[in-house]
Amino acid sequence: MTEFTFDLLATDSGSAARRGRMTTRRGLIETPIFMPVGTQGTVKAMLPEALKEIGAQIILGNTYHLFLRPGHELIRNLGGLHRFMNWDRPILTDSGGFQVFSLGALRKIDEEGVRFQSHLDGSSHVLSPESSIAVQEALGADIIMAFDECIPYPASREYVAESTARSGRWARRCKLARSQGDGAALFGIVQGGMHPDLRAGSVNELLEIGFEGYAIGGLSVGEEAALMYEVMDNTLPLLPRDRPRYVMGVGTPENLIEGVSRGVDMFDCVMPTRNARNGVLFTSFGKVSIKQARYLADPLPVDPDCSCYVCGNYSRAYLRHLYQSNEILSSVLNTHHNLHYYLGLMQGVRDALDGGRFGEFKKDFYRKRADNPS
Ligand code: PRF
Ligand code: ZN
Repeated sequence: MTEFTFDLLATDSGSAARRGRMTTRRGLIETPIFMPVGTQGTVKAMLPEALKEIGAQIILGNTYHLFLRPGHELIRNLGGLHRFMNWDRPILTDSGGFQVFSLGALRKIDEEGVRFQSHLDGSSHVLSPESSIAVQEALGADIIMAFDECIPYPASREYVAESTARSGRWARRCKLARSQGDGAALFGIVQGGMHPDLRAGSVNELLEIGFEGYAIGGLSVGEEAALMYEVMDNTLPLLPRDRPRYVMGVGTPENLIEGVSRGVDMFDCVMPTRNARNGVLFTSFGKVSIKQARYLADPLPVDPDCSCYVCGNYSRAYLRHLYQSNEILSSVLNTHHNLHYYLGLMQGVRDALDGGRFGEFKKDFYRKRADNPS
């Protein structure tokens, strides 16, 4: 069994950006990386073959959803999540510590864990640090996350302090609950809201426990981008250089570039996939809302600079037509293009870091957007 490792391959001279490589029990992951979200055992509208073709190295799965339906024991009995969904590259599962809070108004947190009602049928369940780890192990994920509370924003300092301390105690229980020697990596999640001292306390607690990687949770919860960057600026330098850093649920293409500049190695977000299904496409010159009447007879591809299958074969007019007609293919093509854009952006970031020209890459990224206001 290969052990989980992380190697720093290069660092940028003009920023805190890092080029790295993780090894998991299911292969290499080149960082910085964007991870497409596959909440229910599928990256919506994407065949696994297509995900591979556009260079997806690792995808996300969700404890909360798969626990409720179809159930982690069923998935275990069918050979694990990889076999179940026909994906043989690495999978990271989130612990449920976000979904349970964002989906269920009906929930009760105490020291033991969270009691909540299913968003599917109202049935009552408990997720605890121990059961979250057990579910993630049953699914067979390669990177698993500690069970935490994603604190809403805004929240009182008192609540943030109390919740962050509890997430720290939960993180310790997650570490204790791990089955030894199964080869999966466990990441801790830093909380602390928007308070630098509480973030620092959370980091210290997690470092004392010791994890294979460190995530920053509790961001992109409604705060201004500038505040999110401030929290990253305060928190990232406290994390060990030789471990991967993951900012959860972030974000826009700009957020990715700014996160990389500050030393983030991993990102995930529903933005490219969810926006695709709503007819919003990401391009090198900004966002395109394909439903607009201006694209009615437009023969150009969505992004003339894009090398993806969709841009090579279809016009804006056709994509608009599919969207207006509510056709399934609209989601398929739009998702393909958007994920290709996000994964291509990160490939560009890695190439620039390899070539010692990340600063230039970042300037170009912003220049193209400014030149073409959409
Ligand atoms: N915790 C967990 N998952 C998450 C978050 C978090 O704080 C976020 C925050 N945006 C996204 N996903 N466990
Ligand atoms: Zn494209």
